[in-house]
Amino acid sequence: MKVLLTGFEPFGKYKENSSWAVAEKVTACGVVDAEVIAMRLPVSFAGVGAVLRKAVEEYSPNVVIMLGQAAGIDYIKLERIAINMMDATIADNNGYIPDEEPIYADGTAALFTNVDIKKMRRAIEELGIPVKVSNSAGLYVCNRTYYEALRLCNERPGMKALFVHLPLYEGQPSAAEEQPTMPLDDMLKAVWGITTSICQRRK
Ligand code: PCA
Repeated sequence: MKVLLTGFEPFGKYKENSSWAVAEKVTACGVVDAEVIAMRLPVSFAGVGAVLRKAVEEYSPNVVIMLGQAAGIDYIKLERIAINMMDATIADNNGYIPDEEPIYADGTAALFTNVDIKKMRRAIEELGIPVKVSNSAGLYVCNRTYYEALRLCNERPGMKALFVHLPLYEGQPSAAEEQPTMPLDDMLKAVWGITTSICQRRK
């Protein structure tokens, strides 16, 4: 099993992105029976699709697990849906702020994950880590990335994709004191747990 595990570069007011901190560490720890490749994605509406496509074409992963930072949550947020819309209040790292634009003019309104998301929720619950299934990944770069990945799944039968939003981690630089956080270790366990669970299912 080959897993492409992505996180993002920092964006907005944050000097670090919890998603990359987790992707890097899970990859370093390794997952039994899986080859995990970590990739840091740009926070760029225009650029992220091509970077993801290139990685998928190069590595031919069985599974793409994408991680993104969502400041303000205090649980692991498993995303079920990507929608064909971009809208933002803060610029991406290229200075771009879309205003209710479709990602693809001819694209279907929404794409759903082909991973058993409730099974993933159970896997994280069993670890005693707070988790929820979400029906909106927002309209920012994470949603676009997810939409691109699920389109790639339609082109590549057998490939699975799941997007997971993560809290800020405890002690993360530039996190304000009142913002909720989660211990980095819990996020590592949760992502390791779902990666293991997806890989086992396909044995
Ligand atoms: N979170 C943003 C984009 C990059 C990231 O880590 C989002 O939720 O769209």
